Amino acid sequence: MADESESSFQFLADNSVDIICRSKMDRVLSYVSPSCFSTLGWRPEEMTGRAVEDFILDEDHPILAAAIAAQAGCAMLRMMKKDGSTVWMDNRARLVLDPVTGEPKGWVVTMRDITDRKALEDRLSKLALADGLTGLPNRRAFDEALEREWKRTLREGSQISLLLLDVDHFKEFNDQYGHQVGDDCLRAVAAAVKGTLRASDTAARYGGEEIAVILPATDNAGAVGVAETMRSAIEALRLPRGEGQEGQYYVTASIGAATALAREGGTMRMPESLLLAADTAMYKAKTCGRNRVATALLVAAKSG
Ligand code: GH3
Ligand code: MG
Ligand code: MG
Repeated sequence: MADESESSFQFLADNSVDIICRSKMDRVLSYVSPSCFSTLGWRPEEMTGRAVEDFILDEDHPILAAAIAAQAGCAMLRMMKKDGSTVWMDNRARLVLDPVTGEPKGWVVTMRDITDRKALEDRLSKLALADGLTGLPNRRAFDEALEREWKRTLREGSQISLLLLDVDHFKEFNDQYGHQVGDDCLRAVAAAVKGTLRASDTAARYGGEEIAVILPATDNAGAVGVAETMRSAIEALRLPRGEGQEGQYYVTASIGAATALAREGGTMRMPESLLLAADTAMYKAKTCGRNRVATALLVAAKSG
């Protein structure tokens, strides 16, 4: 009977698309099925006699250790191909018990290539955080980024600036040219904004025709500088907005630039206070004539 099940195992393993391995408790591979060659580029005889860890990316060793400690049957980790590249694998393990003593005596593991599934998951999670029209991070991604940068600012006792940009008279633009051209205009504005950013800055589509920009470790003068560059980049697009008394009008934007300084004794604790200050400043830019930058300063409560 034992021989029969052994030969069935061997038949299934030898013909499986998944890689099937066996080891004793030391995780040194005693059997690896032939499909390891098509998936990893290693021949079975190159893998047997070596510990399974030898084929797992160093960074992912803790995942394996945690799965073993938790006696979890599965772990997703990266394995090394013979050509040096890595491949995401879904590894499912089962303890084999000694039929007489009931003591664990080894492992049977199946390994499946999930690179395509991982790539799809990564793409989906990126899409979930991106705005479909402009390609900028969306409101959700913005909220997460602001929360993170705000906490860091309070912890480090540094400062952070936030820009809130709103396209001027955009309702008129839509009325005049239609929603489709309005969308094109928003894409062009977003691209112009993106073009003025530094690596550490995050611009996101905050709402309809509003873009918010997080400027970590930036003082108010720096923020005004960035905002002014953005404002003039949008004006320089020379997107016609319609004729008026003074001839052709072009698309412009008003920007509120708010800065929070984290200091002992400061009162502002929430990132929303920075948003509110930027919004108030933006409104000030609107009432002062639009196509301009206005600022606000606040003092946040340093943490710790
Ligand atoms: P203000 O200078 O005071 O900002 O005037 P405004 O007309 O821009 O302000 P308001 O908030 O009244 O109008 C915003 C307009 O933006 C209204 C809405 O139709 C338009 N809008 C919002 N989202 C989109 C979008 O995704 N595409 C297009 N084409 N238009 C949008
Ligand atoms: Mg608006
Ligand atoms: Mg507007």
